[in-house]
Amino acid sequence: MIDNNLNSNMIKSEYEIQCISKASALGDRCFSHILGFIEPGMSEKQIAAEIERFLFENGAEKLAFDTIVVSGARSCLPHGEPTDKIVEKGEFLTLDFGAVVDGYCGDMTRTIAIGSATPLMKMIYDIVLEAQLAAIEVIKAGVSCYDADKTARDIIVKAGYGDNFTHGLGHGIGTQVHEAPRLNAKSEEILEKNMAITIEPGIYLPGLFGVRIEDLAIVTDFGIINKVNSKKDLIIL
Ligand SMILES: [Mn+2]
Repeated sequence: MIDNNLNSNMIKSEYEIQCISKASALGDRCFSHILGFIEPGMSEKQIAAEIERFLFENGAEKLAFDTIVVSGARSCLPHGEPTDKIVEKGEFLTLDFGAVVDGYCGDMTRTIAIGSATPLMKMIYDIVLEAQLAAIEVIKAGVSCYDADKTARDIIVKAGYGDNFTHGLGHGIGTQVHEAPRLNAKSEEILEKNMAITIEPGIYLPGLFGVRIEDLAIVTDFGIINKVNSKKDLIIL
């Protein structure tokens, strides 16, 4: 029963796509705002509070999910909650957030470096970005969710970090932040036109740092329309 219900909502109407687009656009605006706000010495909680303040001040009805702000070694927690930990120079900072606008969810993630990044940080970032771009390149109506996941996963596996990509490539999104279809190694679903999905590979090195890059996109017959337009080359603030 529940599954049928989910499946019938996988294909979004034009109206639903409009709402999702608005939520995503607000996410992009929030990301550029927060880039001007973040400074070393702030706590994860302070940054999360500013993200949420901006979202609510600019049209969010509520949050799509609990805002994730994790820095340094904590950035290897894919679902980490913001804490009083201070964000320091030389660390990665992962921001994963979304607003609900007109009943529909946004969801985006960017990982940025504070002050500087080591060669290892840059290398891992580039692998995640390459995996994310490869998945974006392959996704269109008719492609299986399994193959979409595998496209990104193969790049991360080949680079030697397969065990550190500990979640699926992405998920459907709509009125709920996590909907069908699931894009992962067990998925049996096929992508169809007007599905709304996230594309969010990550690599997590316990004790060191993590990187995740997440866009939200609409599937078309020819590819995707990416609803997240924030820069993806490594930002060093
Ligand atoms: Mn997501």
